[in-house]
Amino acid sequence: MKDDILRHLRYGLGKDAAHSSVYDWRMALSRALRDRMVDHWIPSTQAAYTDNSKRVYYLSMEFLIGRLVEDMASNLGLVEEARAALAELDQDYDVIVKDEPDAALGNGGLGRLAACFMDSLATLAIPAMGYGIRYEHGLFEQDFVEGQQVERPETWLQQDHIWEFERPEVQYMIRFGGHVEHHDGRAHWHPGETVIATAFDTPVIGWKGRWGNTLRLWAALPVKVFDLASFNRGDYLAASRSESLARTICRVLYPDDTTETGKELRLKQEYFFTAASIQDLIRRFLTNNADIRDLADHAAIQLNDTHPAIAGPELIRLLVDDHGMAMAEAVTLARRCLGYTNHTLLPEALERWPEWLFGRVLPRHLEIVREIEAEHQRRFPDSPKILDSGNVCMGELAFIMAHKVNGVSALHTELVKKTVFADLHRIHPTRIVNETNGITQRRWLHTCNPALSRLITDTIGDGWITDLDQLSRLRAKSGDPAFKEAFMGAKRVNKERLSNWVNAHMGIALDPDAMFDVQIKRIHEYKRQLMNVLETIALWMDMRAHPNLDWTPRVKIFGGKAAPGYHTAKEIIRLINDVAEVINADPATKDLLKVVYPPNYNVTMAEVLIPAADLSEQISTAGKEASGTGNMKFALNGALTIGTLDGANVEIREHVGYENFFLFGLTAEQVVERRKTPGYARAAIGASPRLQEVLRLIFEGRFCPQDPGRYHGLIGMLYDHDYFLVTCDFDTYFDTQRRADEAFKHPRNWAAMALTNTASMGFFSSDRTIRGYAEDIWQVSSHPGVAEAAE
Ligand code: Z16
Repeated sequence: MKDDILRHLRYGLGKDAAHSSVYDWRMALSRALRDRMVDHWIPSTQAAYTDNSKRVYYLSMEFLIGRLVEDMASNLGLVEEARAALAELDQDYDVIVKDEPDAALGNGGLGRLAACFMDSLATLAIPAMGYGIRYEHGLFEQDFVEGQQVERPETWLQQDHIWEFERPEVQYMIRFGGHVEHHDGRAHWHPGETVIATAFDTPVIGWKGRWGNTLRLWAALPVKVFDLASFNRGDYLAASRSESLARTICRVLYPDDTTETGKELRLKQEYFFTAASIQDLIRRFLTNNADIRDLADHAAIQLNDTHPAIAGPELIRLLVDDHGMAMAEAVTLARRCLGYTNHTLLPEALERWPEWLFGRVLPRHLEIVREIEAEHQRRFPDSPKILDSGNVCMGELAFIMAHKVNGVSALHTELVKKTVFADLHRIHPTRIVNETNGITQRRWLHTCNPALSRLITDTIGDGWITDLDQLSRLRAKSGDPAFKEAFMGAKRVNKERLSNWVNAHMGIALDPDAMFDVQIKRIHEYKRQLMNVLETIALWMDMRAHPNLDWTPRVKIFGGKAAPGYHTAKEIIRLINDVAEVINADPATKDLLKVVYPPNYNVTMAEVLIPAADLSEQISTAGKEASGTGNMKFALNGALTIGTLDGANVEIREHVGYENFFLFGLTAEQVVERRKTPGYARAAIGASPRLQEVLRLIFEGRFCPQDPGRYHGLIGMLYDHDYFLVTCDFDTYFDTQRRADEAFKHPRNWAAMALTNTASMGFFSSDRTIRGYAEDIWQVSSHPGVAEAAE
């Protein structure tokens, strides 16, 4: 390892050890690790190819992978070797891995889920390929200026991204616009503009390197540099259009989670990566198989939300227009290949493209959508429409074109059946299935929490790393004082690590004995960060009013970004920062309460915050959070949850036990009922003197004396259209927080509850989730030659 690092430093980077920066060392280390990855990757790829195995194709607009060095070193079992080699070279492994930028090709849960799935697919040796976009700029970076979010462009590709291999030989023409002619019973699409999709491959190596898959991200090139003369016969205008489209199409990730922008460029991004992926998987299939009708036996294509839903029409287009298949047969074959995962019920997130826009960008696909629609209406005359009031509804399209549709938690799947897809569910009663989300324990416990990971392995062995159910053996330890002490000792180490970080970066001194209460996720009204900050104010007021009570000291930690155009979310951010400034400066509560909101929350920050949390805030309005996955990461790392009966919280509570979960709030059904009661918010405020007091303080400008009217709009909103029922759940939330305070005063009890949480999280491994997809949707199995490929 040491020699390899030095060799890469010298010949890969042209540096000698004496004049190398942290960056140089990181590059050299990464290349040394990459060489070893390739030695596992190539045999896996070859084995899948020679066995002609069925492959999973996971199509996703987002892959939120974060840093890779540690992950790669850890999965290859090389952390200690790398650390030792670097130490001999007078370098610190921990400093070097922290130099890596965080690859943020995603917004939040959906993108991180895709990354966890890639890790599990490789660990389970299921032949698979992730397909996405190689964005030049990932999710924006967040700054706070006077408490307000300011966005800076993210620039991860300005450094060498050494994990990827460019594949200049893998290129596909992606066409847009123009018109369609029909002659001899065939469609001929004459596009208005064309770009080239070219592949960049990143190996994804599973645990102990036993199997490797590929994450293939597409970048755009103009046709001009490709083959100007023969392609457009000297049409310079077309060539320059192609150049500008190629420059913009992969430029930036759209920063909205769960809201749709309806922008033409977004539609082009979706088609760009989907069309390239479908062409690529057909080409791979045809190198090994003669008959296109066998495609569904070799390719399972999973659509991560509706973003790649154009895959249905695109696959049909290729089958009909290029392979001469009959339309009805093509629709059936495409359906056998496709699965669709729904991730939200929020109406504003359901993609609908105006027909005129869709037809202008994808004229041939609009024709095909009409045929899919006509055929479906013929068979099911009362079916909901794909083409509805001048829109192309991508949810309905994805549903109708998939053989299985899945929700991401038990509750969410039931609500999918009862609400968004109720009518389609009646027509296709076996199509909807549940696959509760999961997380990879390799990154979210083993790598990010070495203290706890070591304790667990010392206690039950390391089998849990690939079989998370084994954690249940820890349950027997909930009465063992020595183990409880060790468990809380690991938590304490992580809390100290975070305290040092907060002190260094924000100048706020934290008491590691205080309860660390963490809410980290995108800022959204339905996630109710606003309710959390209202409760913070109420607690602060109580502490000031009764300074002699036996308070449990708290650190309230917030993290998360708002979509740049989401005004209310940005107001909530500003309010949290204003409240933090006032509370943190108050001498009366200085040993009791701190509010911390570090800017630019991302995967890397989550890896520090989650292991240090005592209390996990999962407080969304019931019925709104499809699953949540942060909730699983916290519980796995021994935090207790305060939460509503929403998303996967419901199942987490079943697994950890009701007595180890702080439940509060209206249920999904009660939420629907309450909204029908006129004036429900004013009634709830009227019934809560505490809430009145908090709202009055904000309204009077207690947290922004220079600009007292700043939050009048936000407060007015709570009185008049509190759609997410912050006011209705406030009192029970506050009371439940006080129950948590009480529980925290009994450390041995708390330790038992915390470790029971960890011990009960086996179900929430993404390995289990992937096994579910493999069995219920994909009909694929683990590759048998794993062991040989390994050794
Ligand atoms: C997203 O992250 C999610 C849903 C969606 O429609 C779009 C995006 Cl970018 C999230 C859900 O909000 C969350 O509850 C869920 O856990 C996650 O997707 C993964 O399924």
